[in-house]
Amino acid sequence: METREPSTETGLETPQDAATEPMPEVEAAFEEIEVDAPRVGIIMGSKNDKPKLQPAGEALHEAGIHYEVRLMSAHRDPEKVRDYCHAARMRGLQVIIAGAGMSAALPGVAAAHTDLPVIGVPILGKSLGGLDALLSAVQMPPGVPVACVAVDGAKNAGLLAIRIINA
Ligand code: RP5
Repeated sequence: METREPSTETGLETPQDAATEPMPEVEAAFEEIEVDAPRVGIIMGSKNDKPKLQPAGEALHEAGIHYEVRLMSAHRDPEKVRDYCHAARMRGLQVIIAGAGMSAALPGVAAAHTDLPVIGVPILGKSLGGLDALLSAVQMPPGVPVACVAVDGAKNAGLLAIRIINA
């Protein structure tokens, strides 16, 4: 029968003791991960959308809320959008801000793949005054909700995300 020597490092006699031993360094490391983990994901359909989404990031930064920015298009990278949104809650995200121009559908597609709140930012394109993007976000059919801010209204998307997180 196997006998277990007390560990010279910890002085513990059994694995059970080791499991309940306080590990302040490990706990501190986990707290750090928790604090630094992004709570908002800002996604956009094109790199050309980035300047339009910038005010959302600025609002979050001012509120001290960590966020990440990812480029993914509902029609060019549908699998990437699906995988990102499926993993979002597990990764600690609490809100997704999705910006897209034309009728690119990124906010609605994101909302279809997560139960986190999704805030759509319709981006002004070259035609229709942004109405195409506005309708693709705001006119989502019942069952898959997308909150929608004004055309090019990324600042309010950031502020709304803060309110959702603090609710
Ligand atoms: C959408 O199509 C993007 O969100 C962008 O606003 C629009 C046009 O895309 P680009 O031609 O600028 O890449 O997917």
